[in-house]
Amino acid sequence: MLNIVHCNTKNKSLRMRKVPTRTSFCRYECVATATQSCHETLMRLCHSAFVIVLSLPLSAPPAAARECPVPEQLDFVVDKKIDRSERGLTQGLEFHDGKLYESTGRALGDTRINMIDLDGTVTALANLGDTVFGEGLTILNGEVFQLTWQENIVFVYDLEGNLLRQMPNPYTGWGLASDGEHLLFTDGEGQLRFADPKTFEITREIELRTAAGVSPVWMNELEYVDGKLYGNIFTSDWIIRVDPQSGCVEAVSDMAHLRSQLSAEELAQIADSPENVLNGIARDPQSKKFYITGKRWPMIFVGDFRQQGTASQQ
Ligand SMILES: [Ca+2]
Repeated sequence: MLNIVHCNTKNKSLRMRKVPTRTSFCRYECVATATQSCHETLMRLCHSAFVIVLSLPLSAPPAAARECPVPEQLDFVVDKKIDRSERGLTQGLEFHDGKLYESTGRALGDTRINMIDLDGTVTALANLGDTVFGEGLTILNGEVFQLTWQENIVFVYDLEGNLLRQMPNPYTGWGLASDGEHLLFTDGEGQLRFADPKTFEITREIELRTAAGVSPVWMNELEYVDGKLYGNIFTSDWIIRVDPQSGCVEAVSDMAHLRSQLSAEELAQIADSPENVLNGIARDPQSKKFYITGKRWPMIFVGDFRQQGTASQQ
């Protein structure tokens, strides 16, 4: 049986504790305060365990998981990178009408709605300061939706950042996306939920799962593209692609290579806090380019996902 660490770094909970759990594959959680070395240990365990999950032999998967395919391996090919005029703790990222919209969390900054021009200029459209912890963001029908982490509030803005209304969310807020009709969101556990954009009433819930028969947890910033859902796995360098109808993980991409394309100065900026993990996926529906970043990363990468081994043929 797999043992995977549940490491909640958002509230700096770093001491491991065994947790009996059936639906997630985490056997520990981090509680209270502890040391940096503990945090780093958990990060390594989380990452290595996730890799193990994705590469498990499939000779005898649980019956309930037989429908899921072996995940396809994707490469991310970088075209260019955009240097930001100001960093932000990216919790949500979406492309709309030639610009990026970003939700930021209050750790090491404010909870904001930022607009980012493609030359990297960051403009704050709304700033809630430290009153709440901003999380996932998506745009639907001309409205900007922003989750909060533990405050159980969904803020709804117009495209200029004016607050229009609020909705209650009974769950912890992590990633948020839209399929053009519903809001899709995660809470860090192994479920994907669909909500009504007018009321946030939960209309559907599906268990995420892999070919190995486990539920991937910590699916964080999300992006809905052509009927599929991309998501960062929190604290790792992995992005996964899920079929939101079946819940199956269909593809994975190791984004660790992005760090090799950074200058020493950029790496130093990312390394100044363990919070600065990969987190941010947006896609321009016109150019079909993806925009990838992380928390307080000074840049946004622009490029494409391609089936592994085919990049040089494109
Ligand atoms: Ca997104």
